[in-house]
Amino acid sequence: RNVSLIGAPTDIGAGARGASMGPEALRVANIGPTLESHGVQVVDRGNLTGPYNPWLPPVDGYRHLQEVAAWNRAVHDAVYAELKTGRMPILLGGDHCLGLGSISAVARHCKEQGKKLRVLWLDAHADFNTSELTPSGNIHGMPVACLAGFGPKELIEIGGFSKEHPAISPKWVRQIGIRSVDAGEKRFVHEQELEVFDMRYIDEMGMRHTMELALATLDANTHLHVSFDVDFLDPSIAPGVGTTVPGGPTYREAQLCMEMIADTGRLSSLDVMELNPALDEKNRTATLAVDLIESLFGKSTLMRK
Ligand code: DIR
Ligand code: MN
Ligand code: MN
Ligand code: MN
Repeated sequence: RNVSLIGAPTDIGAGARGASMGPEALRVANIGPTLESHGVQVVDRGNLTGPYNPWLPPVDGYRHLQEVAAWNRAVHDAVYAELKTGRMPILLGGDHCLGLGSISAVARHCKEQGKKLRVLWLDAHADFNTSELTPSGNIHGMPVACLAGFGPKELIEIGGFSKEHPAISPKWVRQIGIRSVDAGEKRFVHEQELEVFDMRYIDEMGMRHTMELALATLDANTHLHVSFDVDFLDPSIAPGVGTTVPGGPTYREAQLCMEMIADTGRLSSLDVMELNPALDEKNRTATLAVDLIESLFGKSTLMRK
């Protein structure tokens, strides 16, 4: 497999500063050589550039909307270019508002290639807010809604989509590990019938059963995109993230989640988001993220058939 690493060093959509240092922390944790040790050909495309973070309050329910749009256009173009040449893009975030640029590129690619798209959203949060519903104005809490067409023109039109013809349908998404959903967002998730495997579901049914359902009905024509917000993980193992929420997956649960994704053989693009080295301890969260990504690319203890 041919992988391209794309750094997007910004915290433009976040509520805490520091995710802008995520790409470099993942490189310091050896993401490139680690993937190569699993037979993956890796090219590091370096970092994208975009507006600096002016750190202003929200306007009409959005913080930094124009800057967020500029960063997402850059991400869209870079991810789309890799898919176009048959390479697998790995986006190194950067905050999760950039999932919009990444997944709009993937959706455009799938549409052009006649492929089905499945998005696995690994996160503590549903990221399904709109400007009316958001308690913070931070756009990293809105990318899933924007991709489904609920958002401002500047964001939903990236990749050539529109309100009437959005990048994705909520039906294509499976969310795993969710444990923090805002009051209005909760109603909207329910209305739009987002398929959410929250922590209660994982507690009751186990990660194995959860992933069997989340990965059901993938076929040879499905492009599987994984959007991995590092706050998915329990803060006791992954403190280096701006919006930790207690009660996340353990190390073993997270490993199983990644291994079951790898087993499908369908992984075609990946985002690694919200890593915040300013809040970390000796880069342990980046190191853990790379360990999990290794499993996503087929690391296993024993030979498997
Ligand atoms: C919260 C926090 N739901 C918000 N969101 C996220 O501000 O919209 N934190 N995505 O990572
Ligand atoms: Mn493809
Ligand atoms: Mn997120
Ligand atoms: Mn999150």
